[in-house]
Amino acid sequence: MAKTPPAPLVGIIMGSDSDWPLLQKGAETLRDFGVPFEVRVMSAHRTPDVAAAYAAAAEARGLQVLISAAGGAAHLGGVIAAHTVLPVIGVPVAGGPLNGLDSLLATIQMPAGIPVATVTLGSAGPVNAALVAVQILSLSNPGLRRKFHAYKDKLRQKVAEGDAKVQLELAKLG
Ligand code: RP5
Repeated sequence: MAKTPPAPLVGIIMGSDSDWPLLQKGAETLRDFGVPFEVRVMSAHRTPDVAAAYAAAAEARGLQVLISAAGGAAHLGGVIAAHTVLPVIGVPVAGGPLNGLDSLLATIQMPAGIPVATVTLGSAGPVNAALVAVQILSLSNPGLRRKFHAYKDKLRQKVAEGDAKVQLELAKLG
């Protein structure tokens, strides 16, 4: 009999399937940490009822962190945050004539009381959003915390290797 997949702890929500190529790296990051997640497309403007209902039901469904990505007049993070007490991490998506400045400001500039913890524009955004989600979950999950330590060790190792490589190249310059 097929094993039932674990219930998702993180919900990745995006305003359009056109956001998916960018968000994929975030999904991969959660997968690498072994965090169960789901991915849904819903829009603050085109399907506001779906977005509100999803956010309102998220806590009872066992989700613990929501990642919300949208471009342009990006209200999705704010709408989601308005309907849940779960932490919402906003990913601004670039595109269009303002190159993402519109979505960055729309996502980050929330009024007091309804935070959307916003990450950077560009490909680092979804990865960092996933890492923040892992950090939040690891507060009550020692196994996940250990994985995060290992992840940081790997980053340190990569920089040390990069330094060694540059020193070698410098030495060759004489
Ligand atoms: C936003 O509008 C979406 O999040 C997307 O980034 C942008 C463009 O959407 P499409 O016109 O490609 O569906 O709501």
